[in-house]
Amino acid sequence: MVLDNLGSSLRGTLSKLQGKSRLDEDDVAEVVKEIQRSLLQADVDVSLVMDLSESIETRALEEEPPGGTSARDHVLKIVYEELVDLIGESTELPLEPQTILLAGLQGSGKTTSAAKMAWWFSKKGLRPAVIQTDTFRPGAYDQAEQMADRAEVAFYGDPNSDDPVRIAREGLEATADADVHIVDTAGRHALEDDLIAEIEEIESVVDPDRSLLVLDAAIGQGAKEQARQFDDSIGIDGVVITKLDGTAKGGGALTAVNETDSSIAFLGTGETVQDIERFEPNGFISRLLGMGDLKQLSERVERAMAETGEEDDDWDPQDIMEGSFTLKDMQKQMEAMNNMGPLDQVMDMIPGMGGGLMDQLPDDAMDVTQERMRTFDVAMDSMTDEELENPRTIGQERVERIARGAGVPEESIRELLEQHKMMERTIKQFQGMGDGDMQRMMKKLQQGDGGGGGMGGMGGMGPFG
Ligand SMILES: Nc1nc2c(ncn2[C@@H]2O[C@H](COP(=O)(O)OP(=O)(O)OP(=O)(O)O)[C@@H](O)[C@H]2O)c(=O)[nH]1
Ligand SMILES: [Mg+2]
Repeated sequence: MVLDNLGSSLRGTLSKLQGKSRLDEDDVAEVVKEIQRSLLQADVDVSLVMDLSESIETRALEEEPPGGTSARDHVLKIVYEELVDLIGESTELPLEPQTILLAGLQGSGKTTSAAKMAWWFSKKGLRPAVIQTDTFRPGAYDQAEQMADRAEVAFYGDPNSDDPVRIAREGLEATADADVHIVDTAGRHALEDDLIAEIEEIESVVDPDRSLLVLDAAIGQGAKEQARQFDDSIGIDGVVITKLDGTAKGGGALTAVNETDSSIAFLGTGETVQDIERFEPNGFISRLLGMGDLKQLSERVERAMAETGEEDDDWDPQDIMEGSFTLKDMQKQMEAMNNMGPLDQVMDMIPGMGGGLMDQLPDDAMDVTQERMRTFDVAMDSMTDEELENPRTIGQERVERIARGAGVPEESIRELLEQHKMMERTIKQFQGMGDGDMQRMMKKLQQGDGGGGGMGGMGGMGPFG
């Protein structure tokens, strides 16, 4: 993930402060050096790095840590606040009818992001349409149409036209009953004059409420200049950073945001239309520093549960909290987890689970878990409805039959039943809980173990205010 190094190297440095209640100059100097190194490695602009590290240093030395705060938590809080400040608020994006114009270089992810954003708006209850004006790249029309199709949103384009401005005008008319219009444009290798001229013309016809610049997270120092040129020609209101699921360093994109005085609107985290997140500075930095992101997590859980319920008329996530917890519920829950996206991305959002803890897990830990879930799924497919509804009726004979039918070891069936029992017990504890209990539990989760040991202590830094 973006600036991944910062998270892990900072955690390393901060762990050396464990147990200290006061910071001396050497401690601060070491932390600041580590931050500088990570940011520079991530392609963040030099002068920006210097400004940032200076404020962190001054604050760490001058500000008195509130009573009971460890030196480590004090520094972490300052780093967190300064990073949030550097990145700024997310681009304002009211949920109302509007027109959005996307700009960016070739391959930056405009077409993909257009469909993703349309999908995002449709989940918020709006009726979006994607308008493809790229007449430059062969195949652009088909690609955009397919992606809009996957996002289940309206689409307009004209594969036979070579006039992007006209397509834009006709597209807005043709999709007049949509309320959010997202206009995709052609990219070029570099900022050529004709690209700028073309997008200026499209801009004047479309008259967008917002123009967003799409940047690949892998972009380096060149981002600064590029962002400024787009800003000069059409005015950039916000940035979409794509391909954050890769190994990209991301610093260039952050520099661009800072340079143009704009903000981040969305993050792209994969190739499918669902792989989009609204940018939230607090959650983003929390996750970066291994402190989790409960908001993003609960949004994903809610979405995934609803989706899983939609696919099956006989099943409603609400039933789990009321009736008994059956194997069928467990299978649906596993399905919902799959709908949430790659497990490691989800783990990053759990306070105390991201960053540091992930570094300690073996690389294949997630694969193993996902493999196990697949085995369980196959096993459940070999069960009768009665067995799924009443797992208690599954004795040795049935275990043997199911194992044979599913082609998995009997051991896996027993593990599955064991796992189901554990989950049933947990669910029982949730049942009958009032909202207040739930909130207390979320709070506890957010605070980690509270003992200051391991990542739990970091989790405690969540709710700064
Ligand atoms: N892994 C990953 N791939 C992405 C993401 N966003 C886009 N891509 C991929 O990047 C490639 C380029 O994306 P496009 O959306 O076609 O980029 P574009 O800006 O429209 O490109 P042009 O129209 O040629 O200028 C495609 O293969 C996408 O699947 C992302 O967030 N993560
Ligand atoms: Mg495109």
